[in-house]
Amino acid sequence: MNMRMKRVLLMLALQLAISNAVPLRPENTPIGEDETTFVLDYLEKYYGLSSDPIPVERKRSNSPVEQKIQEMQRFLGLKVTGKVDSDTLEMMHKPRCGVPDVGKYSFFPGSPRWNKHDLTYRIENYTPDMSKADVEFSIQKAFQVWSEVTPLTFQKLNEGQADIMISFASEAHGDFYPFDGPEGTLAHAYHPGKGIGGDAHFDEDETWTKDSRRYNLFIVAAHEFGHSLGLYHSNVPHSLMFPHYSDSDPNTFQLHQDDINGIQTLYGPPLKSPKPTRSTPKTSAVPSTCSPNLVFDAVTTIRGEMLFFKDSHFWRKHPQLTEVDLNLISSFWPFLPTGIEAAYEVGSKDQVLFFKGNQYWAINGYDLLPRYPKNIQTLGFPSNVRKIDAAVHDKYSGQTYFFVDDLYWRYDEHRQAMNPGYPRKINSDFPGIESKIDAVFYHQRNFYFFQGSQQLQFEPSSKRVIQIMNSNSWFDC
Ligand code: TQI
Ligand code: CA
Ligand code: ZN
Ligand code: ZN
Repeated sequence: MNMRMKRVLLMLALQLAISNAVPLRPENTPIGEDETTFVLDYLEKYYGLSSDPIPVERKRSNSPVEQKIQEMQRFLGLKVTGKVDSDTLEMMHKPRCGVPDVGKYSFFPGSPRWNKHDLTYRIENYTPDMSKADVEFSIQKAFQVWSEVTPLTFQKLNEGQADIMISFASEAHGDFYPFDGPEGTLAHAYHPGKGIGGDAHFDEDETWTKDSRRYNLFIVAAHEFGHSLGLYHSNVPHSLMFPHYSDSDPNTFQLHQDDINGIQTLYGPPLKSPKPTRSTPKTSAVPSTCSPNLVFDAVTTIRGEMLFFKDSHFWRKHPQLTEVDLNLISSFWPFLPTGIEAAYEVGSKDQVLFFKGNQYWAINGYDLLPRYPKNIQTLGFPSNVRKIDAAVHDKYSGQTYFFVDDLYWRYDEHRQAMNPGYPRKINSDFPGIESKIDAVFYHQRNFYFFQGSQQLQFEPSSKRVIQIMNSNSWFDC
C-alpha cells in the first residue's frame, strides 16, 4: 500500500474516532479536514503513527489511530477514550517541545512519593488464570524490579491494610475507573498516598500468564508498581513505563536506564549494606528475621527444631511454636566458624554436619565428634569443588543431597559413599528449582529450598514445586 492510500485510510479511521467521541468538541461542531490533517500530523510526528504496521483485522482491538490516541491520552494523563475529545484536541493544540515526547520518564503532578522506604503489599484475591504460587512469584518479582535499584523494600502481608493493596476485578469494582472487558485497559494503579494511594487493580477479563503469552502478569505488575511508586509514563520506547505493552521475554527482563533514572530521582540509589566485619562481631548488626531481603546462609533441623544460620548467629525455632530465639553460633559450638555455608541433620545418628569452604564439622549435641573438621574431598567431591551451597538429608531414602552451583551430588549415608552417576543438573531432577541455592532443609517429606528472599517447597514424590513463600515464612512476621 502506498503512502497516499495509507493516509486516506488513516483519515477515515480518525474521522470515525472523532465522530464517536463523547463529548464532541465544546461547540459541538464536527472537525474539518484541516483539523483531521492536524491531528494525523501530530500523531505521526510525536507518536510514530504511520511508521507502525496496520494490522489487517484485529478482533475487539481498535484501529491504529485509536490506539495512538489512547497512547497519547495515557501519556498525558487524560481519560483514555481512543477518541479525539475536546480535552485531547486541546492538549494537541498546546505549544510544545518539537521533539517527539522525548526525554524521558515523568511523574504525577506534584511528584508524590512514599515518605518511607519499607513498604508493604497484600494480594487481596487471585486470578484463576494462574496458580496462586505463580501469582505470588510474579508480584514478588515485579516488586524486586524496583527494590533492586532503590532503597525501597517490599514486605508481603497476608491480612490487614498494606500500603499497596493488589486485587483482580472485572468491570466496575468500587472505584471511579471501571474496567472494560478484554483488551483495552489491562490494569491501573494509584500514585503514592493514603487509602487507595499505591493500590493496583488488574482487569480479570484479561488472561494473565507467567510466560510470553499476553498478558504477562509480571510485566504489567512491574509497570503498575512503577505508578504505585510515583512514576508516570515515559516516552522512551522499550522503557517499562512506556505506555505500550511489549512482548518482552519475562525471564530476561531488564529495567531500562530511563526507568532507573526516574525512580532514583524519587528515592535515590540502593543503600550500600555495610558489611559486618569479622573482627568486631559485637558491633555487627544482628539481622531481623522479618527483613524482606534476609538471605539465610544455611538451614537445618536438629532434634525436632529448625536452625536458620546467618553470619555469626542462628535462629532457633520449634515448628509448632511461634517464639524464635537468636543465638551466637559460638555460644553453642565454639569450634565452629561464622558464615556457615551448608548444614544437614542425620537424625538416625543424632548428628548435624556443618560446612564452610572445603571443611566440614560433625556434631552430636554440643560436642564435636573426634577427627573433625575434615576435608570435603573425603566425602567424594572432586578437588574443583571448593564449597557447598546447601545440603539436605532425606531420612526415608537415607540419601544426602549436596548442591553446588547448578549441580547436585547424592551421598548414601548408609554406605558412606557418593552415588555413581553424579553430579547431575539440579533443574533436571528438581524442576522449578533454578539458579543457585542458599539453603535447604527437610520437613515432613518435603524439601524447602531457599533462594534469596524466597522459599520453594518441593515435593519429591511428585517432583514439583508446590508452594512459593517468603524465606521468612517460618517466622511470625
Ligand atoms: N493501564 C493504564 C496504565 O497503567 C492505566 C493508566 C492510564 C494509568 N494512564 C495512567 C495509570 C496514568 C497510572 C497513571 O498505564 S493499561 C501497559 C503498557 C496498561 C498499559 O491497561 O493501559 C501496561 C497497563 F505499558 F503495556 F501499555 C500496564 Cl504494562
Ligand atoms: Ca480490559
Ligand atoms: Zn480500580
Ligand atoms: Zn501505565
